[in-house]
Amino acid sequence: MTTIIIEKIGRAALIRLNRPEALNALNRQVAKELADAAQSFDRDPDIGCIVITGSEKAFAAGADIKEMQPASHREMYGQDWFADWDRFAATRLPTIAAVNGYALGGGCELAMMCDIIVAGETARFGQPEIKLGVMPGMGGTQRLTRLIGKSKAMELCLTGRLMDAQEAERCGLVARIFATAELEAKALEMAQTIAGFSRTIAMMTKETISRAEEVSTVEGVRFERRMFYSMFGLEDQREGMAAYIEKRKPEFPRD
Ligand code: CO8
Repeated sequence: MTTIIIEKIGRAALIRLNRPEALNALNRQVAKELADAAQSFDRDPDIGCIVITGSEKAFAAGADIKEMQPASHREMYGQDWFADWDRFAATRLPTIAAVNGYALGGGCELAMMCDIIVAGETARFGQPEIKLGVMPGMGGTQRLTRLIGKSKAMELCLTGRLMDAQEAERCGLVARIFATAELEAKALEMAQTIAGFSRTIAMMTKETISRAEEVSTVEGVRFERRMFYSMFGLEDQREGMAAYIEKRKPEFPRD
């Protein structure tokens, strides 16, 4: 591992992007290492939530322009350049992007692949690809539009304007804003809360909410109901509800 640093803190995993010389620009190695790490945590019963972060200056300043600039259509298509990002986006554990500084282009798209975005006060988000003669290519045209609506997504992608953390929270991209210096601790605290619950139920909740982006409300509610009923086949439900009634802390299975 050379482009990311991994730590296990309690039941949370912290993955720090680590290319300071390039403001954490996302090259293909980062994509592979991130996807490998996330998949290995999916299989690790001791971990219940993943936090992805960068540095104070940059979460990630985009896909690596220097790596991408000479690429041909044949190479990109033939080698399916973004396949590792699909692997990362398919992570089953809940993921939190803790964004300080720049989250631009692919950096903003990586944050949007995560389930929750929390931001430091000085975070800046944007899709400036149009200035480089391209457009968002890691899911940004779709995810940004679903998250903040067509008009604002169009405005950001067509002008390349950056927005600050406050605007990003107002428009629904960001869940919470914290002081820059406290961001990592706050994100980890949130991760420990999530990881303290049933791992299986948290994964099922993530999978069900994620459906909302893919299917109609009617189909989504049907999926939710099937998932909800299936939870009654797990001891997690029996234990969680029994603990409530018995006024004690639940002991969820550590699968
Ligand atoms: N790629 C490669 N190198 C980068 C990137 C990047 N995205 N961003 C910054 N760097 C490098 C700089 O080249 C510089 O290196 P060097 O010292 O060797 O010149 C170093 O990081 C420090 O950067 P700056 O000196 O520019 O720092 P500043 O504080 O002056 O500026 C900015 C910070 C405003 C963030 C500026 O660096 C910038 O504009 N960066 C580019 C932002 C951008 O356009 N991002 C979008 C990239 S395209 C994209 O993401 C497409 C996604 C879909 C395809 C996904 C493919 C995997």
